[in-house]
Amino acid sequence: MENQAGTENKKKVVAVVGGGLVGALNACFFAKRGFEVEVFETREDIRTARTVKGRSINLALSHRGRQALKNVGMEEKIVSKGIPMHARMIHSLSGKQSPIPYGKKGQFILSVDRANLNKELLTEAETYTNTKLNFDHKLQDWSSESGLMTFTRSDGSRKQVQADLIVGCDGAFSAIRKQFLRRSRFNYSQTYIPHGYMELTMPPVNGEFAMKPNYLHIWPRNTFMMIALPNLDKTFTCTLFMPFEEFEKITTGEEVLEFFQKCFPDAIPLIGAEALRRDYFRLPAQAMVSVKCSPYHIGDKCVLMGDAAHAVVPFYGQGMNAGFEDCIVFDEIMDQFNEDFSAVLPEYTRVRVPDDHAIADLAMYNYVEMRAHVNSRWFLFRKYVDNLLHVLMPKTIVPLYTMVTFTRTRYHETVERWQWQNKVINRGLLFGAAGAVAGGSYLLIKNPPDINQLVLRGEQIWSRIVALKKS
Ligand code: FAD
Ligand code: EGU
Repeated sequence: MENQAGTENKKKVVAVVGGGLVGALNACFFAKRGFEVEVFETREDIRTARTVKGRSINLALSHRGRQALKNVGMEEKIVSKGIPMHARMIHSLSGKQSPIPYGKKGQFILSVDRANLNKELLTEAETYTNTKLNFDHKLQDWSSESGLMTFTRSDGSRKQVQADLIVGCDGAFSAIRKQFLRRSRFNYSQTYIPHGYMELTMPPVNGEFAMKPNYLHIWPRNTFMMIALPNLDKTFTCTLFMPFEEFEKITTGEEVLEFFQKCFPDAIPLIGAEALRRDYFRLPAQAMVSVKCSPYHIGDKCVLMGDAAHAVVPFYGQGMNAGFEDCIVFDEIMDQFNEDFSAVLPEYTRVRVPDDHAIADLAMYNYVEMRAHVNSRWFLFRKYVDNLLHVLMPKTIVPLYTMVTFTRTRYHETVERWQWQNKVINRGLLFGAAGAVAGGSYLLIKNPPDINQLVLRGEQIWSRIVALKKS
């Protein structure tokens, strides 16, 4: 049975539209199964092109992404070129640096170079003889009835291609998704947040990293925030997040320095005052969009994955990780349903939509939280409490970021578990308060004011606790 279906599928053509991170990885997954894989990518081959204009220079790779790479035999290759980050380093306004570990010893995330990751994945996809990479192919339009796609090339020519399955991995502004939008009962929402981001490079000092390398450096300043991840060339890529409004207020080099003096004074000598003055105006601040939609498929013809299905704001470091996990989930369902697209695609939508929507919500929630009241002291305090509760009750309380970053717990389950834990914590606080009241009562009884009043209070508190227990 399995063999028969397998042989039948060998001839099927899978078109992966988009040769970014998720598209290139997905090509490996489909090639491994023996499909005839064609990747179509707008850009020139980034492995040979001179100018590589990427989105962000480096990214945090964590467990979900690593598991996906492992499935195509790429984990070691990528991890060996990543820089482990065992902890965050919180920079306070005064310049004090405080580390907060991500987990136990040996638990870390990795700073990886986006361009290198993309190149390695394209090269890996190409090692399969049943894979063809087509660069300078921009998807213009496609038909959801026939699966016929039209591509345009930089010389103005057009090309039409037919495929059995179209996998839309063409990013947050997906051209594949446009056909979905025309259909009835397709849910879609997109939100641009008021913040933009700008990347600045912090050069090495005397041939060494300017700050401790094995950390994710964070400058939390409520509505302003900066993050820095290390690179192999001993630079850091700093990403400044702030409202577009604020970006626009700064119009001269002097104002840039004034702003940094006010918010990130310790970073000025490290980035360099001259570089700062100049680089701030190199590129305009970039926008961040959150996209949610459903379903992810059309019939047995087309499926969306990665940012094309769910662009998330970067405030959980999970966009790529979630997109990579999409590939695992699809692959697992392919096994379950014997590569029958008409069964696999709806199942993929059913299983994956709640999880992708959950991480989109979590990332947006964290954005709102951070910009509202997260300065360095609050960040340190919260992470400290999270970690402390985990140490006290390792089975009961697991910090949300731990479940998200270091496990493959389904994203929607991490949210449910987190809400449940918060209830337990609040209850604990209530018991703590009740204990304090009881202790206080004892002291008062020894020195009685009005005993009836106290009994009444005690009863009220007890009934609150009973009510909570029932809820
Ligand atoms: P993309 O990387 O956007 O690739 C899409 C590809 O499709 C591109 O190569 C594009 O050229 C091509 N394409 C587009 N249109 C067409 C067309 N019409 N025809 C053919 N090809 C087309 N994620 C993390 O996990 N960790 C992080 O630390 C992290 N940090 C981030 C920081 C910032 C500032 C930002 C903005 C994002 C961050 N992300 C992070 C998210 C991550 O960048 C994305 O989730 C990831 O790049 C998605 O990959 P993708 O392949 O789906 O889309
Ligand atoms: C943003 C931009 C710290 C790379 C969320 C943590 C990010 C990254 C955090 C970017 C933060 C924020 C987590 C990781 C990671 C933290 C996380 C955010 C990588 C809750 C290249 N975030 N990011 N949370 O816990 O789980 O350290 O651009 F500042 S990695 Cl916003 Cl774990």
